[in-house]
Amino acid sequence: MPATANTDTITSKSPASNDRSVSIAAHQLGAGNLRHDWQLNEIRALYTQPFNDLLWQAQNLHRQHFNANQVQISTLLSIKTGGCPEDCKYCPQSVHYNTGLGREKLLDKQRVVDAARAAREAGASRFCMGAAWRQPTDRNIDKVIELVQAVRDEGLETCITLGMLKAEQAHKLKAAGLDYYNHNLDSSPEYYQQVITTRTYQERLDTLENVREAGLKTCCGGIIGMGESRDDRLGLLQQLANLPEHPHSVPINLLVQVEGTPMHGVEELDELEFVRTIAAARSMMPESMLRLSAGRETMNDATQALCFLAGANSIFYGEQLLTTANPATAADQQLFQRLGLQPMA
Ligand code: SAM
Ligand code: DTB
Ligand code: SF4
Repeated sequence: MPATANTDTITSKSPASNDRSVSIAAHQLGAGNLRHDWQLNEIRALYTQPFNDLLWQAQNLHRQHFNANQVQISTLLSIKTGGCPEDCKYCPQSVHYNTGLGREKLLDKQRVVDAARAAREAGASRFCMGAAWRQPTDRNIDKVIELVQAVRDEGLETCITLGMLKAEQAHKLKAAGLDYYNHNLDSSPEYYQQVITTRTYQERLDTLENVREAGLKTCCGGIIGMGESRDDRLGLLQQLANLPEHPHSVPINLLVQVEGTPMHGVEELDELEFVRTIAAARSMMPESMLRLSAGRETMNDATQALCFLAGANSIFYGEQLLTTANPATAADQQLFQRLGLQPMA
C-alpha cells in the first residue's frame, strides 16, 4: 500500500487485526470517497490479507452503505436464446459450440409479461432480460423497447443485456424508460483475449461509455472460475473500479460449466477464492450493488452465507438463469430465513 498521512485506518478499528493485516486508510476506503485509481499492487495487498481481516473490512464498509440484512432480488429471462455469432468460450449460446441449444426467436410480449408478473409475485424488484446477440439492430431495439415498457407497467425495474450498443441506441432505450443496461467486462484485458476472439475489450468499454453517456445505470461485472489466474481476477476488479463511474450493479458470476463449451472441464475455483473476490469487490466499490450471480446452483449454503458476509447484497432468483439452472426458489427462501435476510424493496 502507498504511504498515507491519515492514521485513522479501518483496520485500526478491528479488534482482531494483527501485524500482517493491511492498513487501508479510511480516506481511501471510507464512506463518500470512491476511488477510481486502483493500482494492481494495492488490490493484491487488499485481496491477499488474512481472510478474516478481508471479510471484516468488507463487512464494515458494507454496513456504512447498506442494511447488511437486506438483499436485492433480480429475476432473469432469456428473451432471445441461442445462435449467437460471438465465440465466448464460456457461453452455451454461441453458434461456435455444440451444446444442444437451438436458436430461438425473440419472445413475444405476453410471454415476457407473464414471466415478469410471476417474478414480481415471487418477490423480485428487478427484471433482467438477456438476448444472445453480438449487437442489436435498430429494429431489434424497437421490439425490445416494447418489452421494457410492458415490464415497467408491471411495476418492476428493468435491466437488459443485448450485446454492443451504439450511442443512439442507448439514448433511445433511456428515453423509453429503461433503468439498467448489463454489459460485463468478464475478465482482465489480458485473459479476455484468450476467452473471446470475435470482439475486443475496448469494444466492451466503448459500449459502457455509450450506456453511461445516455444516462442509463450500468450493470457490469464478470465471470471467475474460467481458469484465469488470481492476477486476472485482480485485473477485472481494477477495470471495474477504475471505470469513470463505479457500476451501479456488479454481477460476479462463477462459471457455469456447460458441456460442449471449450471451458467445460476447466479446474474448479476454490470457493474461498470466490468469497475473496466478493470481499475485494465490496471494498473497492462500496456503494455498488454486488450480485452473487451465476454459479449459486453448485455453491453450498455456507459459501453463499460467506458471500453475504463479504458484502454481496443482490442475487438472481428463480429456477433458471438464461439457459442454465439456478437454485430452486424454495431453497432460496429457506436460505434467506436461515440467515435472517430480507428482500430489499
Ligand atoms: N450477448 C450479450 C453479451 O454477451 O453481452 C448478453 C448476454 S450474455 C449471456 C451475458 C453474460 O452472461 C456474459 O457477459 C457472461 O458474464 C454471463 N455468462 C454467460 N455464460 C455464462 C456461464 N456459462 N457461466 C457464467 N456466466 C455466464
Ligand atoms: C450476468 O452477469 N449474469 C447473467 C446476466 N448478467 C445476464 C447471465 C448468467 C448466464 C449464465 C449462463 C446461462 O444461464 O446461460
Ligand atoms: Fe453471445 Fe453473449 Fe454468449 Fe458471448 S456471452 S456468445 S455475446 S450470448
